[in-house]
Amino acid sequence: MALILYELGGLSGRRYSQFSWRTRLALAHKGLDAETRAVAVSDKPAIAFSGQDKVPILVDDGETIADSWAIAEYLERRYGDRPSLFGGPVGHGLCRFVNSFVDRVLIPKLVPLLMIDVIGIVDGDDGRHLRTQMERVFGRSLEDLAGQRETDIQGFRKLLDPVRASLRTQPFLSGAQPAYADHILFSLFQWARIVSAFPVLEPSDRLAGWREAMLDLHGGLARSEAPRADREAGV
Ligand SMILES: N[C@@H](CCC(=O)N[C@@H](CS)C(=O)NCC(=O)O)C(=O)O
Repeated sequence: MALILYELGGLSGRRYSQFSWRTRLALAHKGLDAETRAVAVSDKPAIAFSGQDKVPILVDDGETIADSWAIAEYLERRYGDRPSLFGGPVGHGLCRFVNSFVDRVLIPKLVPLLMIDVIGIVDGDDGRHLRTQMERVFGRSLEDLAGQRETDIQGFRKLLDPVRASLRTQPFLSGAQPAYADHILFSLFQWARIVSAFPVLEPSDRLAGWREAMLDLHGGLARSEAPRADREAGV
């Protein structure tokens, strides 16, 4: 078995791609090891072999799968004898909703607030690529998007109320144990933690406790990627 995961690499080897973190955690959940290869976000020739222009890309014994959701479905199918990512067909269906909710509701609310910070952890070519892309999508400069973030973050936090309500009676979004729905949501917090020192959650937030538990999974796999706050403090 030879698994290779292509993901984004920033300055000093930072692995900051949120979608790739979904795959990293899915692989760990399945107990699978993969060789990881970092690519620059502006280096499209490096991933042209996959027939599209985004990471994560998983190569499994010569088979190439792009898109974190497609990869999760592939892993569940191919490695069906290992711990389940979805917990069966019903969980699979519900997890698709979580994927869409995070991609379409949460990401567009948080990413614009922190994207200015990403520019500081990538090289010049990648910084220009990301700035152009984001400013085209949102029609405003990165500086403008981040200008009111101390107040704008409240809107993001409010969107998480249904998650807080779930975590009142169960430790993970998926229930008693974490599974792919948790990986999906956590990937956004992991991205935020790596790219920015801005406090996305209040320390007293129930979600902050869940985030700590997610950081601890699989021997602290996610925690092993240093947070921006620690790097800035020289820790
Ligand atoms: N729907 C895709 C989204 C993948 C995606 O947007 N990946 C980002 C990195 S986190 C990327 O490769 N962006 C390329 C670019 O911005 O040019 C998935 O779930 O994998």
